[in-house]
Amino acid sequence: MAGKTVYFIAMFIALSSCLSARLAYGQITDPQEVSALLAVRSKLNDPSNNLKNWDKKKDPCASNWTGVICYPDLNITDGYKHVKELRLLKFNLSGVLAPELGQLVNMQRLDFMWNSIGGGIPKEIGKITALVHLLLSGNQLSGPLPDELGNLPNLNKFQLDLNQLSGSIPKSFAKLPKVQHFHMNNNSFSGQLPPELSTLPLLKHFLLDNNKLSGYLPPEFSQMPNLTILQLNNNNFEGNVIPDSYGNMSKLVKLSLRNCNLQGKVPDLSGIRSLLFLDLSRNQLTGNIPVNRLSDNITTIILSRNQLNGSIPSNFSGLPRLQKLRLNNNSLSGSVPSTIWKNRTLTSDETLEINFQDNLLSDIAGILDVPPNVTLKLHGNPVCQNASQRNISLLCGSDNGDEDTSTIVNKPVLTCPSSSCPTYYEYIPGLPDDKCFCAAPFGVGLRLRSPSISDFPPYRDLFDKFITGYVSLYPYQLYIDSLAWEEGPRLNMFLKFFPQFTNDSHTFNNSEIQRIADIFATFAIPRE
Ligand SMILES: *[C@@H]1O[C@H](CO)[C@@H](O)[C@H](O)[C@H]1NC(C)=O
Ligand SMILES: *[C@@H]1O[C@H](CO)[C@@H](O)[C@H](O)[C@H]1NC(C)=O
Ligand SMILES: *[C@@H]1O[C@H](CO)[C@@H](O)[C@H](O)[C@H]1NC(C)=O
Ligand SMILES: *[C@@H]1O[C@H](CO)[C@@H](O)[C@H](O)[C@H]1NC(C)=O
Ligand SMILES: *[C@@H]1O[C@H](CO)[C@@H](O)[C@H](O)[C@H]1NC(C)=O
Ligand SMILES: *[C@@H]1O[C@H](CO)[C@@H](O)[C@H](O)[C@H]1NC(C)=O
Ligand SMILES: *[C@@H]1O[C@H](CO)[C@@H](O)[C@H](O)[C@H]1NC(C)=O
Ligand SMILES: *[C@@H]1O[C@H](CO)[C@@H](O)[C@H](O)[C@H]1NC(C)=O
Ligand SMILES: *[C@@H]1O[C@H](CO)[C@@H](O)[C@H](O)[C@H]1NC(C)=O
Ligand SMILES: *[C@@H]1O[C@H](CO)[C@@H](O)[C@H](O)[C@H]1NC(C)=O
Ligand SMILES: *[C@@H]1O[C@H](CO)[C@@H](O)[C@H](O)[C@H]1NC(C)=O
Ligand SMILES: CC(=O)N[C@H]1CO[C@H](CO)[C@@H](O)[C@@H]1O
Repeated sequence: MAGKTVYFIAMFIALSSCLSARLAYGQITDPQEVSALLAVRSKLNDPSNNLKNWDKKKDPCASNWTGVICYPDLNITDGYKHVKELRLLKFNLSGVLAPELGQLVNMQRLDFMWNSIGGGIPKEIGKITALVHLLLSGNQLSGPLPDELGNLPNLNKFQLDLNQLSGSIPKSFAKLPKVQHFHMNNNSFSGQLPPELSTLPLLKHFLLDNNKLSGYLPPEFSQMPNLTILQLNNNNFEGNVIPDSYGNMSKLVKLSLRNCNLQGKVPDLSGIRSLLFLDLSRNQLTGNIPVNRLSDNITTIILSRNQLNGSIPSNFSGLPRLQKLRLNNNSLSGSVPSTIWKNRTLTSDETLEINFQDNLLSDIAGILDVPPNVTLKLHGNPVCQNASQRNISLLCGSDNGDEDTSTIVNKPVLTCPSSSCPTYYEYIPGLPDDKCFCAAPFGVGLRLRSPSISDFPPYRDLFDKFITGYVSLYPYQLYIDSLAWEEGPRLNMFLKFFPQFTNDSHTFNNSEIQRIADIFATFAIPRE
């Protein structure tokens, strides 16, 4: 009996010492971070089993847990490895975010985008002082934003769009000295926008469209020196005005205040030389349209469905990049200035849409010859009764109005014989016509939340050069496989990258794929 006990004890000691030796040998991740990761895991449901290698018995940094990216070296201060990034996007995860996330204090990027995570945002995330990217877009998060998130001194990208978050935007967010991207559209945020946010020194993109904000638009926002996109459409600013000071936003590229219940006048925005996209439609704006000339590079002017009166400014003519001018459903009178399309030279891939429907326009200045790639809509104006104006009826048909529905942009025609490559291989579309070379592409989905154009083809070459420049590939290695405009407007694309054309390789090697994937996953691509 005694002998048996000794035997058991001896075996237990032997086993446990063996176990602890193994743990000590394999354990290189900070133990507190290991237990934090396990706590995070315990609050998640993982039906697709993406996290199956998050094994308690193995060290996260040493054994390469999926989505856990550690600093490469042991920390000289404490001798451990620390978690640098959680990259868990599109893993079909549900459940909630554990407060223990706050213990991953060295983490720079927290990415749970495009899952089905519910519950609230734990206030403990405010303790991750190293955090640069907080990316929670496309989940089912709800509840208010914790004030503590304003304590993140390094936060650059703050993305919470497409959730069900509610409550007001905390004033404490004015203390985020490095934030550049504030993407919070498509939630249920309410209340007044804090004027204090105007002190954010680096803010570039402010996207809070599709929320329930109310109150007034803070005039102080014009003091944000680096603001390029202000997008607040589909909120209810309760009959307040667009501050005149917004004409002072010297770097603004896009201003979208559609359907915001705004009153008063259209401010003079002619001083904003960078402006490309202006949408103030579906408000109750009154008075005349400012006569001064908008930015030379402007592509889109949408002032439809307001109560604007007076005449159409002649300064809408001669804008060399104009793609869309919509002034429909106002009370504009006088004549239609034909110089708007006469003075616009269109190249073969450019189009111009002019919608003046449902106004009080009485005639057309100049002769009426509308080139094929210009669409002019005049239905619902007195000018349509003017029989003496030749061919006017062609422009007066009643039609679809001004709803933008999803549109798919046509692809360039490919000349290689169809489907002659093995499965997973395709002809490299960007090669010259006589070269039909099969290669395995690598695909990347890209969603532009706030493009500043209305029509893509004229910008295709610029985009190709821009993207391939950043990914360090040749332009022929990129093919835009699909491109669709969606409500917003937002632009959804699927890009295919092809390996470099050499006669002996038809595939990327793994490190190339990893390199390209990293560039997209870490937003190393600026999106202006
Ligand atoms: C995601 O999870 C749900 C169950 O929560 C399952 O029905 C579905 O098939 C999963 N989707 C993928 C792509 O794994
Ligand atoms: C980590 O795991 C992933 C997939 O599970 C693999 O592609 C990668 O090569 C591994 N990295 C290391 C350093 O073992
Ligand atoms: C290294 O460890 C020290 C002490 O734990 C910590 O303050 C520091 O942030 C760590 N550095 C990195 C890069 O993890
Ligand atoms: C955002 O909200 C608007 C208005 O509710 C909706 O039309 C749009 O589809 C939403 N966007 C996405 C990507 O769900
Ligand atoms: C625009 O800025 C100028 C110079 O900073 C200032 O004098 C002017 O008052 C501002 N206008 C408005 C309407 O805020
Ligand atoms: C207009 O666009 C051109 C070419 O893209 C650029 O060089 C120029 O600086 C832009 N002008 C302004 C005022 O932004
Ligand atoms: C067009 O704009 C310029 C500069 O913004 C302004 O000086 C000019 O008076 C405007 N022309 C008309 C006809 O209003
Ligand atoms: C335009 O509407 C305003 C009121 O919003 C009115 O005071 C003004 O007289 C109108 N102007 C014209 C030309 O109809
Ligand atoms: C239109 O172009 C003509 C000649 O190119 C020029 O004389 C005229 O001033 C332009 N008009 C406007 C409004 O830009
Ligand atoms: C635009 O104006 C026409 C004519 O007044 C009206 O029938 C139509 O309903 C208006 N459309 C919208 C969306 O307000
Ligand atoms: C009109 O646009 C089409 C493509 O949308 C293009 O093929 C055609 O050359 C253009 N025509 C003119 C006259 O610019
Ligand atoms: C990141 C960035 O664009 N910073 C700029 C913000 O605005 C100031 C003042 O105009 C510039 O000096 C910064 O370079």
